[in-house]
Amino acid sequence: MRKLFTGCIAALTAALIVSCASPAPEPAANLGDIVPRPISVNTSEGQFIMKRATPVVVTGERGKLLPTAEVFAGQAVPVFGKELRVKAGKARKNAVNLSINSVMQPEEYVMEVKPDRIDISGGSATGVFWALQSLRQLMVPANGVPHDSYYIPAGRIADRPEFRYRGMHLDVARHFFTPDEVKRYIDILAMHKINTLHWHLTDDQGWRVEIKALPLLTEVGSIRSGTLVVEKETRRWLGDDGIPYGGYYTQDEIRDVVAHAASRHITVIPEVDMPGHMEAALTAYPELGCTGGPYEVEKLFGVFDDVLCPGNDKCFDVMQSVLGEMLELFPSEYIHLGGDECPKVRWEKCPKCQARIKAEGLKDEHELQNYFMERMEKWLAEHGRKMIGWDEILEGSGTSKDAVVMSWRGPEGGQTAAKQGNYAIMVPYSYCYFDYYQSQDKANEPYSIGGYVPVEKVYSLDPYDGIAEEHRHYIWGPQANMWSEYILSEAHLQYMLLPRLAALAEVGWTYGGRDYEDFRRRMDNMAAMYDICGYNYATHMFEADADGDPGEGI
Ligand code: TNX
Repeated sequence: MRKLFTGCIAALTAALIVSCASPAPEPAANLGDIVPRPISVNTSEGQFIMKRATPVVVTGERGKLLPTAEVFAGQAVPVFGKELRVKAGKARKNAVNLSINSVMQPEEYVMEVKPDRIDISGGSATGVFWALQSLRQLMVPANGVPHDSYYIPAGRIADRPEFRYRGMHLDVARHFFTPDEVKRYIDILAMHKINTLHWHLTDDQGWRVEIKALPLLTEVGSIRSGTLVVEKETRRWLGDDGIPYGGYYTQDEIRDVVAHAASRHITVIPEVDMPGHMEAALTAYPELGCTGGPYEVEKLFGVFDDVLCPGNDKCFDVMQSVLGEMLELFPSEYIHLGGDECPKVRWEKCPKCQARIKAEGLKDEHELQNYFMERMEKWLAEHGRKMIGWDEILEGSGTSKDAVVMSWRGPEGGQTAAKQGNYAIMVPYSYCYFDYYQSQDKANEPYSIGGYVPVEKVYSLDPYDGIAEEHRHYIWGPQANMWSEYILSEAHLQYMLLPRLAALAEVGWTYGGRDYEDFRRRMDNMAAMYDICGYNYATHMFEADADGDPGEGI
């Protein structure tokens, strides 16, 4: 909250400063003091003075670069107190010149800072956008107020990511975040060069996406009659609060969020978690469950026995109508179909499921789950898309070669996937669960669950851990998960995200040469940016004892 307050003050002060005297330019930062760490940095003599009046010039490919330049111009508001100007035309002096050089990889960029100009070229508009995110970190208003100008040290950064996939997840089922909150979350991801938002849209506790052909999914399935209350000190479950809780996104809102992400070069991968974690949908359409219900949108958290009935063809029809509408909203090549934590107790007793096992020659209920996932995956393939699933999809008879495995229960799922030729995303919970607490000082932490995942632990993740050299190309990259059972506000969400996201970003952008102390030092610029943007972040990593020892929680 303190940071949000500081942010408001900063914004107010910004307005004053634009009209009154302006502070002198900040002393030059080091060109390489950026997170994630750039691949190569060469410094040279002098500096460029980036002024409020410095234009951003799009030198070609206007269709692609203009929108990118406009987003950057808007991102400059907190540090300058107003938007930068965007122009199209020839590269010039006293400007930030943007161009595309398709010889480079799409996410790659080169930024040359000379005393009279900055030239940025990227393999695509995405590379240019990442360069601009680096530039933002060099415009550091150390005292928390916007300035007229910033010294950018001269030199050359040549940079590109090690991993093609750098993901951040958001669970909006357990707690709902408004479209504006999700857009601000996306803005934070962009600043860290994260290129994918994994949007967990459905779960036992709520269905959050409008499906026009199935109106009850949101009319009934988006509202629960209460939410679990936990006693903070003892962590005892006290029951539910009896207060109805709900929320969902209309299709227009979804389109708006997806477009916002796209303009920041972030792909949104939606998840419809099936066949487990489906109680909200079962409550809306009880005929989709083995027992026929009645069901209730869950008020508690955990894993629940009532799941979709794969013995019933209607389940497939309904899920396919859901996905049919979702494919219109989400252009991503991959769709996440969940597949995690699906108890088999209902299937064991369900005549339809048992008949399906027999008819399809399946060995057991695990193979029935494989049957379910494969049938859905096949439908996706017929519609030109591919499936991502949690690592449970490797169980039973396994999964198809085209499925991407999201390895959450440890690195083992990703290791198995890579060995057998499946792509994998590494999300091992003991490094990547941002719903876990980040300070040992639990009494002063906002409520959270699970284990202890401080920023240093996130930083120590090796996505290639246990992966043979020849299989490394099967590892797409890392992701962190933000499950929202106990995250109740945007301020709390930002606190859980930051600064751990910065560590994840570096794990995904670089490989090798990790140096936590150096990362910590480079984070000073990032923290100044969190301050000026008004983000609420955990400060443990910045609290050093007088003798230089890391402070509490490290
Ligand atoms: C496990 S990770 C889950 C989620 C919970 C999370 C809490 C995964 C596939 N399933 O349903 O929210 O733990 O940390």
